[in-house]
Amino acid sequence: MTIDTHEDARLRQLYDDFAAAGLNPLWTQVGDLMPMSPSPQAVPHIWKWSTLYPLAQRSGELVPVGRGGERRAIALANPGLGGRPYATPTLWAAIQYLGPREVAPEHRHSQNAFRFVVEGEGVWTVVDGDPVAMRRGDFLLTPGWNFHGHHNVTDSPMTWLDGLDIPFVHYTDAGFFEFGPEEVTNEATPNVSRSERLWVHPGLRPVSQPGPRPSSPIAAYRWGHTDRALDDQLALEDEGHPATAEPGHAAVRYSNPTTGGDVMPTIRAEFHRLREGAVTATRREVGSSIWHVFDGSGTAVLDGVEHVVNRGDLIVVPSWKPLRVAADSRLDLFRFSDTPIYEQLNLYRTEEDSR
Ligand code: GTQ
Ligand code: FE2
Repeated sequence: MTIDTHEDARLRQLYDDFAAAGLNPLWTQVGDLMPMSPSPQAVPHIWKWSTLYPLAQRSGELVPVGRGGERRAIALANPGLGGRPYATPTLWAAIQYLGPREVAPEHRHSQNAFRFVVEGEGVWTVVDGDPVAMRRGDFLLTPGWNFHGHHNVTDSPMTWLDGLDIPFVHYTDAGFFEFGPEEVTNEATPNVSRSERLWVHPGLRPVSQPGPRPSSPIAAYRWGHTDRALDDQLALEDEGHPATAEPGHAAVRYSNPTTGGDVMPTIRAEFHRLREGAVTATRREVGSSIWHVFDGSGTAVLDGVEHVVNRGDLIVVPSWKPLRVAADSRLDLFRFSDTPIYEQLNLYRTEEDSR
């Protein structure tokens, strides 16, 4: 007994000395450090457009953009991530609201970014001096270190979804930032950017631009192309040809024409169209994703909980949480994820349950 007490005292002293020496033994925390399967701190969550949009409008009235204010982006803050402006541990998702005649000044950063246009048209974004028009349904890229700024040259506000790898770049201490020139690069708003004139001709690659690039050189993926690709998949299915991802579910992935892979090194982006009544398999995967209801309504069964989703809503799916989607009407969904990070590091896994 006296020996035990003596041992206990020595053990306590050992832990005190560990702490004083900046050490922490594995055996006191192995469950949390090495779980049997991912147990994310981020929680499954849905943001309703009916809540988001009025708040964005109010910030449009009250909060100016411009130097200091920079861009009026309102980030989804996952309730499991301690109030940080992170939708997931790797991904930033925000709605950005640009009022009539407003300009968000030019800058660049090492974080990769995209915009997916939700409402309106008439803003153009400048990507390294190339003005790119923005319209509902367009998917636009500003890969890391490209200068970019936004200009609303109309009398109506515009809203889009921003996706960036801000949390990932923050954790990995890889962030750099620079302000751009104060003056506006170009006042003209061409319908088609120089990037699209060079790169967006089906199956045709400019011979002047050889070699793979880490990010897609396409500044804008236009809604018309996405919409037709999805319609064609469903029409082919009707004609008895294999074309869809699963029955009644057409899907396309935005790709980098210089590699055939994802648009940016850290972000995958896709567009999904479900016929009325179609239901997806229940799927889970390593890494996190965010779904945006572009149009229509349906039901999302997220980690076993059923949610009705409508136009504009955002669904955040943490790592390894199962999701199943059912379409109550034709359902159009934009989706982005951090999958390329996991694939490149050989950490990716997925699991599917068709019923
Ligand atoms: O529009 O440049 O949502 O730099 C976050 C950071 C948007 C942007 C965001 C940004 C931007
Ligand atoms: Fe930016």
